[in-house]
Amino acid sequence: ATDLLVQSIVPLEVTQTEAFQYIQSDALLSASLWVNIALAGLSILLFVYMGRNVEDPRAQLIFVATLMVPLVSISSYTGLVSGLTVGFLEMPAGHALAGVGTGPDGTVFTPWGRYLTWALSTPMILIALGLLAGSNVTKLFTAVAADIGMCITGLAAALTTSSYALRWVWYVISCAFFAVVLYILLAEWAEDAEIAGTAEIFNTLKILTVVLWLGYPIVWGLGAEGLAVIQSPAVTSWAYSGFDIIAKYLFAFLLLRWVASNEGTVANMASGLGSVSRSG
Ligand code: RET
Repeated sequence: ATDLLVQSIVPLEVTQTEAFQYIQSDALLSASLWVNIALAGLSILLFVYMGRNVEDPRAQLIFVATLMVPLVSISSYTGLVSGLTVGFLEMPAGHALAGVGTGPDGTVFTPWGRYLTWALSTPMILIALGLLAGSNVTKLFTAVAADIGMCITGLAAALTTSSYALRWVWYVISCAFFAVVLYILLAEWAEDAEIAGTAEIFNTLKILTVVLWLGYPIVWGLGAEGLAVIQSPAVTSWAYSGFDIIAKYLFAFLLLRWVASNEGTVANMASGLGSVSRSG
């Protein structure tokens, strides 16, 4: 009887070791994380090598911002794979997996570290894109602030367990922030890039970014934490990991390859930020 009482009043606690074992026992899930650790590591080495001769300060700034993307990523995935930044949440009534998730006691596997670290990696992507487009400070600030808002409210959506409706309220708020980011990318920076003379590469990266980033809210909505059309944590995780491979490493590679071979254009472009001064 005491056991039953304790079970009903003490929230479910899953230890880090249990979380680690849950991930390791699902080969598909664990592969979706390890693949990104390996690719992020290789990307870091490659990008440092590619940037070894870059001297213009603005080109260097684009390199540093872009290099942060795989650095944040390797940290993020290490947190996930170790069980440090994942949880098992009891879904509220109304959720398709309430009480019947694949985690202990019917909970749903929640890799919250993913959403948290997006708040660090995605601003780096936007800073690199904004610099490439010749953005002014106002647009850069707006894009980055809205982007952080999107990630943190997305985290709130994933972590809300009191009400099914409120999970979706957070989701809608996150989408509103996302709309601001999309507007700046598609309208403001696209126009700035024309003036800066970087429109060609900017447009390629803009399309890649917009198409892939749209995939994240779709996967969230359909995945185990949303409508649960996709119930498997491993399949959901692979969807994000696959998007990450293109949106981070391929994106960064295309951007840095262009910057390294067009340093003169970057050095002399018309930028709303003015010149990034050279000293010493
Ligand atoms: C969430 C759910 C709530 C609604 C929206 C989302 C958007 C997420 C995006 C993530 C992009 C992540 C990237 C990571 C690479 O490091 C939080 C899924 C709009 C756009 C590019």
